[in-house]
Amino acid sequence: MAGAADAPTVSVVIPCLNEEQSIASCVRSARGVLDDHGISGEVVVADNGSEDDSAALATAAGARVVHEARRGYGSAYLAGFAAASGTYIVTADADQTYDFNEIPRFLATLENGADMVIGNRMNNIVPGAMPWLHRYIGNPILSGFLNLLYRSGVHDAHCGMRALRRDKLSRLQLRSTGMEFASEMVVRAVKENLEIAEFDIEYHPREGESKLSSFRDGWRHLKLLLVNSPTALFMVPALVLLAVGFLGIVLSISGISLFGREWQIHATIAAALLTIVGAQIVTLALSARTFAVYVLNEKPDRLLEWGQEHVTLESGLIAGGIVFLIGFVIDAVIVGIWINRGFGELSEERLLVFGSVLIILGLQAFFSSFFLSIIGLARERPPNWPSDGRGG
Ligand SMILES: Nc1nc2c(ncn2[C@@H]2O[C@H](COP(=O)(O)OP(=O)(O)OP(=O)(O)O)[C@@H](O)[C@H]2O)c(=O)[nH]1
Ligand SMILES: [Mg+2]
Repeated sequence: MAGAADAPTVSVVIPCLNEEQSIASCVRSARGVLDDHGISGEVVVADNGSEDDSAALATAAGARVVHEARRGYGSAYLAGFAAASGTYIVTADADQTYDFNEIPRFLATLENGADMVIGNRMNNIVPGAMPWLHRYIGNPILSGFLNLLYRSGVHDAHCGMRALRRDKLSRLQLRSTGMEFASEMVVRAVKENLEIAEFDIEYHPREGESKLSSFRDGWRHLKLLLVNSPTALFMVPALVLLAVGFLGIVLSISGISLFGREWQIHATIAAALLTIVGAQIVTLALSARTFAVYVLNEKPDRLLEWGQEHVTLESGLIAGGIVFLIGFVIDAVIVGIWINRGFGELSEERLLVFGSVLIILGLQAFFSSFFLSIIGLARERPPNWPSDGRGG
């Protein structure tokens, strides 16, 4: 069992769904490499729904088969990792695309200080092993996007042959059930500042039918990358909207001309819309970051750390209240002018929109401050606090 004195050095974990053509030879070659190099180890096959003889063949070839009720590649890995007892975990597919002779190199890299090692197939793809859609579009774009958002330095973020120190698993907090599990491992490792290494490996044509669905699984990877990065998902579009909206309001209210024309009420309304939506998305970004830190136990980024130290509920309420009041006074003055004119002609549309935008922003800041405080209620208790069994 995990942590026992006779625990093996390495657990080779292989997810398997209907791979009866290749699972036995994969298990045998993993076992053979461990035995040839005198490495104490176990081979764990994670199966969650094979309808063929995969499980029986894996057992006969010397693997320990773990079954998981929930479907999916990620679910299979979660069950396989939970059952693994080695100091190190090495993963690879059950389809003979990876060379198990690489296991010692993965282990040596961990022993030299890496926390996680990921193979890079991109320079050594045997003809026929990877369709061009994955080789030239899917993998480079998704790995590139992952690096743009998370700067992992990993060139092949979907490579199935990897290794990691099992004692780092608790920090990774992996939860994905599908193929996006591969991206989640990298994203979480970056967020936890783990040492990630990579080296080139070969990728061979698979035996049996692929379980990968290019577009459905590609979208699952993309979704995972986005929802783990509130800055990219919310902040970037929000700041663009706010900047354009704010500029539009200033131009149309001040009467300054840009591009050779003055900007009138239509521009004010459009700018108001952009500003309000932008501010709303900023609120979502702050809520998402706060949720990630207080509920999902992620590390706060620098902006949030600064906020934790300098921004209180009270300061949010005061700032929101002041903005609301300014807007309210502007709109009240306009109503006053109207009353003064005996409820007659009035043409203060642009100022009215401006005042109303301030009222909306102020109220939003006021109530969002309360909302952020509510998420903050989830802050951690002492580790020895009695549990009510509900996971809180
Ligand atoms: N247990 C389990 N294993 C799965 C599931 N989906 C895929 N696998 C296994 O996970 C590994 C990766 O799936 P593949 O179909 O090889 O996907 P891929 O490697 O991205 O694509 P190919 O290049 O076509 O091999 C294989 O060993 C599959 O048998 C699943 O839902 N449950
Ligand atoms: Mg495969």
